[in-house]
Amino acid sequence: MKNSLQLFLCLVILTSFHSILFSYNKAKDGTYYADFNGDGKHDLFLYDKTSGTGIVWGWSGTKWTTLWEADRFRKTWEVYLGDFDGNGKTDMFLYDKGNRTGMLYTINPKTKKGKTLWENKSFRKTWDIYVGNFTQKRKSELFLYDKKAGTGVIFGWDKTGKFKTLWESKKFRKTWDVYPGDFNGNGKTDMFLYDKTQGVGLVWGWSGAKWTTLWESKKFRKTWQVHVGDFNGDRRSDMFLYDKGNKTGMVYTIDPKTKKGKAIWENKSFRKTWDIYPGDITGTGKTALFLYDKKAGDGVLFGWNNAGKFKTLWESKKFRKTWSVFTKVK
Ligand SMILES: [Ca+2]
Ligand SMILES: [Ca+2]
Ligand SMILES: [Ca+2]
Ligand SMILES: [Ca+2]
Repeated sequence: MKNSLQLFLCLVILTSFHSILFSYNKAKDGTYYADFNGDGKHDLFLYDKTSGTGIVWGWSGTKWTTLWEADRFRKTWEVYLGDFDGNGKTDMFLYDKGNRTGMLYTINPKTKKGKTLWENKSFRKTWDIYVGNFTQKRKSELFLYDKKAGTGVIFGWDKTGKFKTLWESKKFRKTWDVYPGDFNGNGKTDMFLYDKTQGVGLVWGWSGAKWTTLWESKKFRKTWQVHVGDFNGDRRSDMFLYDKGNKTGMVYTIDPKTKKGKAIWENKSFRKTWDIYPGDITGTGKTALFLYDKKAGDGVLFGWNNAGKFKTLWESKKFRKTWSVFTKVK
């Protein structure tokens, strides 16, 4: 109980920044934040797996109000958020690996009811799932990746309104890490693919019929931890690259026209012990970082100041050591 209260409070703290500052359920670089009632304010999805309770809270202006609640929410769901029916309100993709169920679920905050838009009970157990607008701009799709099998699938709506496989490759490399983002700013989600074993990074964008390589580097460091966000505010996704081992933090931006990448900020004495959570926490349109040193109990908000420097904006050395932090709902 204590833990869930802490978790909950933390969600409130972080999300209340967003609720004031975000006016879209989709950030400018294509990342999703929760807005279940489509009022332009960021809501909170709280999911208690121990009791099977799912709750959506919306900010009324002075307090959180319950927009929706379910006591019989399955305890085994993985939750992925997106706008799957394209109505401007956030929905969920619920994935129960154990019994191979995938379900698109939409909730209606007016009637307080939920509705299944699509369900499949023979979903593969081995998918890693990513949400984006890969082939079109309106309705969210899934990128499914079976790393062991080397299979990649775009799963979305076809022209007849069926939610199904739109693209599949059985020769997808087995060693990719996948990071969705809109790296060329065309409103469609691209994928940053990172092969740590080879030190290869590349960006794939959907051309209309197939994936095309927008950018590639064969000299990408093998030790980066990647965080996607729009750090310079030009509506194209960039990356924050963090190399714990050698204490380097770097903001890296890719120019899809010239096919070049460059560091726009770098620090070689970055702490080794940070957990990193990106988000437009300051509401400037530029992604900031929430840095959390769990062992030390340090919390830091790191972002651009008014003078254009990327630096510490806020710090607490008495940040609780037991928080779980979410800036996006997975
Ligand atoms: Ca809302
Ligand atoms: Ca929707
Ligand atoms: Ca794109
Ligand atoms: Ca950018």
